[in-house]
Amino acid sequence: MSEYSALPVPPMSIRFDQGAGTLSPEGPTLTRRMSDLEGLFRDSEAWAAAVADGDPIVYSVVSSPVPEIDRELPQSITTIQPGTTAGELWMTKGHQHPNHQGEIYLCISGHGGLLMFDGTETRWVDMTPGTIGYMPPGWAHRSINVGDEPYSFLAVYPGGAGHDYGWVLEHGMGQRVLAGADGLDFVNYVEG
Ligand code: S6P
Ligand code: ZN
Repeated sequence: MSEYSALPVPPMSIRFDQGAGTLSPEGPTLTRRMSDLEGLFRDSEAWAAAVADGDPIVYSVVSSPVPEIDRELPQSITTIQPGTTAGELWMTKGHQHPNHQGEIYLCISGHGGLLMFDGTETRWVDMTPGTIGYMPPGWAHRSINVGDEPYSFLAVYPGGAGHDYGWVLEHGMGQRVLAGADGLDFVNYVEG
């Protein structure tokens, strides 16, 4: 027997139910409401008003049972609701992988974007069903729903990558994405 016989999960198939938004078998599920996104929207008063006005669900993340540990390859599906707060399109918190490892996203439905920032440069990948977005090691990433229906994508990432949310609070994401009259408006993170 090789050392791999000690894996905590066996070989398996995992099904995504698009209508229900669930994975089977399932692992942890995360729901992010507006109140969980403190300090991330440009207009903090509009953010606070949205929290007071029902604290809507902005996105949810369903995971498979594959654990977030070294050498495993966890997956999750994120669904971001459509919406804006003072014009800023609804988004994930965004994070950096402290161990600087790569990650891929596959767009499943809706229309989104993948904003990446390495501390100096910003990159944008338009995400429509079938698009695979690649995040190289060292690029913080945030997902944004730019459409008018829920945006869902599959994420696959190294189990030992870790998630650093403080990095984005400290360094920002380079740019913000607003809903403009004729499409998307990209503005500087701090000045916008
Ligand atoms: C994990 C991967 C995604 C995000 C998810 C939510 O490495 O990038 O599963 O966790 O899209 O975003 P966030 O920024 O709240 O973790
Ligand atoms: Zn990630």
